[in-house]
Amino acid sequence: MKKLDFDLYFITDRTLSRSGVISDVAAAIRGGVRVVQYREKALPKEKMIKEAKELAGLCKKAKVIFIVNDFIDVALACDADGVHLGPCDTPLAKARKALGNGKIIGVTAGSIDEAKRFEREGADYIGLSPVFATGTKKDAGQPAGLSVVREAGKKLRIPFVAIGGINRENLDSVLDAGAKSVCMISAIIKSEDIEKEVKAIRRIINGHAARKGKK
Ligand code: 3NM
Repeated sequence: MKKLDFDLYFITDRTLSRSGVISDVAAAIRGGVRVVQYREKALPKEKMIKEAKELAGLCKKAKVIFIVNDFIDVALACDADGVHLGPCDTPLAKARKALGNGKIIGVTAGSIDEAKRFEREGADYIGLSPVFATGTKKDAGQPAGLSVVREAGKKLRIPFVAIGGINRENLDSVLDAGAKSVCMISAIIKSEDIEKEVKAIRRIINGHAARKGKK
């Protein structure tokens, strides 16, 4: 199993961005995210690869994991650390064949049964989604709720990242339910100051870890 240090996971979203994807990622890295996922659906492939290369460089310099959503060819072109696959994306076995065992492959799952299946099929981590209702991903499905986060902590052997509707206000409840990794898109991108927001989120995560360590 790959060792994944990824307590705070950020996904890009051009449609929500005010200052551009590169600027968002640079600020999120300064704030202290551990993973950046480049999620791009609309750009022509050439532009996507150019941007992905730039982001991969920023992440490498900061020792932040860089993941490309769906596009295996883009991930290979920019030597990303891995890919993240959704339910309608490239099948896991095909992605593994193209990327080899050295790369990280994450898969979105909405239930524990689905997550266990991807675990058996060789995923490195699960994106458990959506935990709460979200307007960011229109086809995200019904919220799984905190009970599924609790169950994932008990039943999954591979790491999982909780995604969907998470923000500063409900973050402690997600961490209390057993999530060791959380992802936020709108809570970070829509904030007035991305770096400051990520730092505030990181303080909550660090505070939670410190309290847990004392118990
Ligand atoms: N699932 P926000 S991305 C619900 O990749 C969801 O599996 C995703 O956005 C996946 O933090 C996503 O703004 C959107 O609710 C999360």
